[in-house]
Order: sequence, then structure tokens, then C-alpha cells
Amino acid sequence: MNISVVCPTLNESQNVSRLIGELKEVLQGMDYEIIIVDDDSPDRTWAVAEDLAKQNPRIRAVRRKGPRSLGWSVIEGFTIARGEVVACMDADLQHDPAILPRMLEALSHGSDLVVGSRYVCGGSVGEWRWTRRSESWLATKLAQWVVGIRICDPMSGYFLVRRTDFLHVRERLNGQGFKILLEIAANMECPQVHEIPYRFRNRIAGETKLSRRVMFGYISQLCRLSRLKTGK
Ligand SMILES: Nc1nc2c(ncn2[C@@H]2O[C@H](COP(=O)(O)OP(=O)(O)OP(=O)(O)O)[C@@H](O)[C@H]2O)c(=O)[nH]1
Ligand SMILES: [Mg+2]
Repeated sequence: MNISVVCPTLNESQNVSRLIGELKEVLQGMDYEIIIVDDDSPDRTWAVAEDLAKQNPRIRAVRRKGPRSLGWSVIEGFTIARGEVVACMDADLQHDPAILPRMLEALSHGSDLVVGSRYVCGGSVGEWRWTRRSESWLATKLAQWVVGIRICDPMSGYFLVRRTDFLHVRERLNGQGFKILLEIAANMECPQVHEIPYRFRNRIAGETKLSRRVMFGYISQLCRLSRLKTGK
């Protein structure tokens, strides 16, 4: 199998079918699987995913119970994935699946970590208001300064990596943070990173899960990762 696309979900029942439709089109001709990892959503996203999985063997649905966590959901999806390459993609259609083939190509040309990026030439955050732009700018700069990460868009939730490289760092990962790319990148040893531009789309259905709690969690994730960098 070439690629496993892992999509974490929380209350995305209105988005999942369309997401799968777009992914099927882009991945046509490849050997792939799509894994929906749902945190027991009250809107029954898991049931929608399970129905889709019954109709299509390339789709797998995971219903997690217990404490909710975006990071741990992705780690679980990557762990059970069968693809040589594992990709993480939001389920709310904000990540453009059309760049997946270019991302895969970059990996096959020697990169270790390929990131769908809003902050390289050709990429954009779309129609964000200035407040969201400023918050994202600050969070990005903090990650670059505090963790010493050399990625233009370290906050991206859209990336892919070889599964063997993921397994290599898995035991060191902490899934409590919202930003799992940052966690994986900080734990890999000098990964060759390549960023592919894309335009962040607007959320059409469902609601954002970005809350104050998530933002505070981000600060504690940065503190932990900075200690990793300094070896303390
Ligand atoms: N399994 C799981 N998925 C989650 C959790 N929180 C968010 N997600 C999913 O992670 C993805 C990103 O969450 P979003 O709320 O869209 O975050 P965002 O894209 O940074 O914010 P917006 O631009 O406002 O949408 C979406 O597919 C969510 O459904 C969680 O606790 N568990
Ligand atoms: Mg989103």
C-alpha cells in the first residue's frame, strides 16, 4: 500500500462524505486507505464513517472512547495504518487534497517530512480575519524560536511522513498537544523538510475546535518541546 490518509474528527458528520469523495478522486489509481479516527463525537461522525467503511474497503473507521485528543487520535491512526506513507489531514475540507500527489512526489525525491504549507510562496491562509492571522503569526514564530523548528508552517495539520520514520519516534511522542506535526518534527533527527503551498479553505460546515484551552495547551507543548531541544 502506498499511502494511508489519517483524518482526525470531532463533530464532522457533515464533512466526512464530501472529504472521502474528494480524496477518492485525487488518489484514483493509487493503492491507498483512508482512516477516520473519531473521538466518539456527539454528532455521530463515527457512525457516518462506519457506514462509509462498510461500502468501501479502502475506508476504515476508528471510534475512540475516553479522553479526547487530536494528537493521540493521529498517533493511533498512524500506528494502525498499513501504508508505507502516512498522511495527516483535517476532515473539515480546509486542506486541499489536490496537492497530495505533489506531496508524495516530494517524499519520493528524498524528503523526510512533507508539509502542506500556507506560508511558502503560492500558499495562503485564505479569508482569515486579521486577528486570526496575527494569532497564527505569533504561534508560528514562537514554534520557530522556542523549539528551533525550521518549517515555515509548523502549525500545519497537513503533512506526510514515511511510516517507518513515524514508528521510530512514536514512543517519544506526546499526543496531548493540538499540533502533532510540531511534536513529530521536534522528535525526528534533522529531517529534510519540504513544504508544498496550498490555500487554506473556509470551513463550510461544522464548528472550529480551536478554543482558549487549546491555545494554553499549545504554550505548554512549546515549553515541553523547548526542554527537549536543550536536552533538559
Ligand atoms: N479525534 C479528534 N479530532 C479532533 C479533535 N479536535 C479537533 N479535531 C479534528 O481535527 C481537525 C482540526 O480541527 P479544527 O477545529 O478544524 O482546527 P483548525 O482547522 O485549526 O481551526 P479552524 O480553521 O477554525 O477550523 C478537524 O478535522 C477536527 O474535527 C479531537 O479532540 N479529537
Ligand atoms: Mg479546521
